[in-house]
Amino acid sequence: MYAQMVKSTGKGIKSREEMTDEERQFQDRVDADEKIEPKDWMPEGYRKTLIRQIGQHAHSEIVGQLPEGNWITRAPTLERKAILLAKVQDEAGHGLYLYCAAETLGVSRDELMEKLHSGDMKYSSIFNYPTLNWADIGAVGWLVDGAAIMNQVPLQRTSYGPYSRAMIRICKEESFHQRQGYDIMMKMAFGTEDQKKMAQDALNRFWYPSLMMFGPSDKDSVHSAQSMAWKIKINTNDELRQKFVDQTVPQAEYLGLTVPDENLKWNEETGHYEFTEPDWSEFFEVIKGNGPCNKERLGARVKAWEDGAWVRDGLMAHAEKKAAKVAAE
Ligand code: FAQ
Repeated sequence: MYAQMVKSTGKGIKSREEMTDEERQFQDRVDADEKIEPKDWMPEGYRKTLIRQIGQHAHSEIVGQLPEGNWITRAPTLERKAILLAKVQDEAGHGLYLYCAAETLGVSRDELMEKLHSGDMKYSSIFNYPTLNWADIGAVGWLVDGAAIMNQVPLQRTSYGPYSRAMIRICKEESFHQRQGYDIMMKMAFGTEDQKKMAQDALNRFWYPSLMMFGPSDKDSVHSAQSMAWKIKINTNDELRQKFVDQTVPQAEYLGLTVPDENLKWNEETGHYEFTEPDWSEFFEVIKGNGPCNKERLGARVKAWEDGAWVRDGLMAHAEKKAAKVAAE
């Protein structure tokens, strides 16, 4: 169905007639909601798109530990510290499941790391914004994890088996993350005047960057049409952004906070909020490497990789010794 639809949109996607027999059979499996598994035949473009998306997603989970990790030592109570520590560890786990899913497509972890460090692969724009105070940690959980879940729940039904299965577990954990963020926001918003001001300030700074997480508007999204035809993506960027706004505005109202958008308005007819689009020139600058924290974030990842070289070397030397011992027996 999609293949035909997309031809008319002129997005460069093959119609059924233009497909080879293998490509047609593959598309039929996708259209029938069958999962594609690592050893199945797949078009090269499908494999490459998945490596790009899953790899970027994995990098986002790992780089995404940095803005929150920064606050573990400064969490206001022991309980908040333990919760934040567990959350940041979960993000590391998500990165690892996702790197494993990407590896099933024939790319090594080292290659993915090299591409992240050289800037050839992206990670989510959101992690290039700083976390300046404790309310920001609430805003990250509420808005950033909230946006992540909105995007990831449909990805549980993505056509590639290992990615879909990784998403099921990740979504369970993300919903806990979102609730812990909202819990921090409640404490702040219902606290002293100063705490409420901090919560409002965090919302002001994280609102538009969170909307940007869903990617460029549909008219500028280069990959959506093909990715949706292959059911790598289930929704367009704008569909998910709208759902996120519709879900989040009442949550802000409950907190007594104001979404920083003068044009925000409930539209009775459409049943959706009207809202101001993010500043797309800022988004494109951030994903080009010119956001407020790009250099710091990438620098931290490269340093961790270099500092950990002795551990990788030691493990390899141990594995070689063990293999040599087995061979000699
Ligand atoms: N940031 O054609 P499209 C998390 C790039 S959740 C940076 O629309 P696509 C959890 C895009 O790669 C965050 N780059 O692309 C957590 C492409 O460039 P390329 C991660 C972006 O792939 C929470 C170009 O723009 N979640 O980490 C962004 O069809 C708290 C054109 O865009 C995922 O990765 C962006 N926001 O749609 C962790 C979910 N948006 O590659 C710690 C899976 C777009 O050609 C703490 N990914 N670009 O050079 C997806 O669903 C999709 O990849 C989209 C983008 C929706 C992100």
